[in-house]
Amino acid sequence: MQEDTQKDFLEPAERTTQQTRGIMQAVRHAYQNSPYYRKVFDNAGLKPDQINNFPDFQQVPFTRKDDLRDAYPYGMAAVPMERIVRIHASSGTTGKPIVAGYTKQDLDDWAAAVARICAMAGVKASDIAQISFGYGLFTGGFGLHYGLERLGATVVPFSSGNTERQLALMQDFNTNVLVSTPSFALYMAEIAIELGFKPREFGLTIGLFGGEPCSDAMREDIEKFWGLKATVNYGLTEVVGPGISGECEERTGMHILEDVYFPEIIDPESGEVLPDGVTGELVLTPFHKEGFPVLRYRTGDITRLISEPCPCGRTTRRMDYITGRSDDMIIIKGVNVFPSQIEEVLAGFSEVSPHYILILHKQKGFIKDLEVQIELTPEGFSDSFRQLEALEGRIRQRLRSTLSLAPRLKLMEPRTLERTTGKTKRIIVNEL
Ligand code: DLL
Repeated sequence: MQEDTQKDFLEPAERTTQQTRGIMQAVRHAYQNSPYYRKVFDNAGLKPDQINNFPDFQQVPFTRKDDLRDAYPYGMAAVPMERIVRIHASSGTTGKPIVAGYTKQDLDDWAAAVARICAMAGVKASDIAQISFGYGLFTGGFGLHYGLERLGATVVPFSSGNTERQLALMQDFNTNVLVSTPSFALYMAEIAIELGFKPREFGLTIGLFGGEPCSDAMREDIEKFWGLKATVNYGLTEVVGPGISGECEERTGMHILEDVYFPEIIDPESGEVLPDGVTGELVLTPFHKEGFPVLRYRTGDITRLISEPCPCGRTTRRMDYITGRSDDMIIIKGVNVFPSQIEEVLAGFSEVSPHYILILHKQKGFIKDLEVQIELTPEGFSDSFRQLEALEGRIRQRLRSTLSLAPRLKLMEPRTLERTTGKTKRIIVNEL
């Protein structure tokens, strides 16, 4: 573990050398062993020995989600299937799932990466961690499981669902680390309170949250309810699962394991590589992935790279919190907005809970109308129609002035929007 940790503290020149070696290794492996990438390189008239530095690497075509979909199920394999020992898949919202296959070495590397992310967040071997991510094709459960075991923590592999039992065991087992989506952490707190418990008395100290965005408002609520320190971490199935980046205890963005992945930020329209600090789409290349390698994978996630020093002393660049997905951008009557921008406006109202849903009413592919369902907090709710109308008017006005957006608003009573034990679905499309 110690040797691993040193990798987060490399000097910039050492980092560049290591990453250059990493991309060359990834390119060679993909070219030599993946029929898919052999074709990509041949079509682009590229040979691996033409790629010797970061600018050269920009000639490698991007890999997109659709490329992986088209390769369903095993078209991305770069080793014989007898060497693949595990399959995960992400369902996404439409189309065929995306499949990832892991060799024994890949699983070992993955566990090591997740262990580092957990250690960065402050988890120790003496901790007891309840994993409330689903175990199955989703990478969250198994990913965190093996990473935490590698770290030496005690793992309680609960999986998702069955909230009341989760709460009971959490108390019985003296669990102090909760591993889940932020929305499930919030939901569990709501249920605990409903059952008459005081969540702060459970003794949770650290939250390892990921798999979906965690707004500041959500984080505040989770910390307030549970009395824990909430950290977030990021990953995606196509690249490995969790174990790509995560917060240190300073919580100034998510440190990327830069000895394992090469991050780039691009303009999602033009594909141009953008400098650190500028917001765009995250592109990732894992260096050592044997089974199903990917080169320059367009994650669709919108963020920026932060290279300013972190007080923790790690020299790895951080990713800022994801503000949206390039495919989630809503274009309505000429206005472009990300759901996170709407969320930010809503977070400015103490009467509003972190639960909201966007309903896109579409006609012939265009958004005709946007409806925002906003759940109120018990304190924010009122029996007085006039009060609710006034609140609605203030929210509408704020949305209009900050985002030039005039959606239809629907204020909902407390606890009426659906809760989930996994990732929250914020956008619903309604074809008119
Ligand atoms: O969600 C892997 C994961 C599991 C990461 C557990 C962290 C913890 P997928 O199901 O393939 O994999 O979904 C990946 O989820 O492209 C992002 O859009 C979103 N996502 C994941 N982590 C975060 C995060 C896992 N911390 C997709 N903040 C990604 C915002 C996140 N979005």
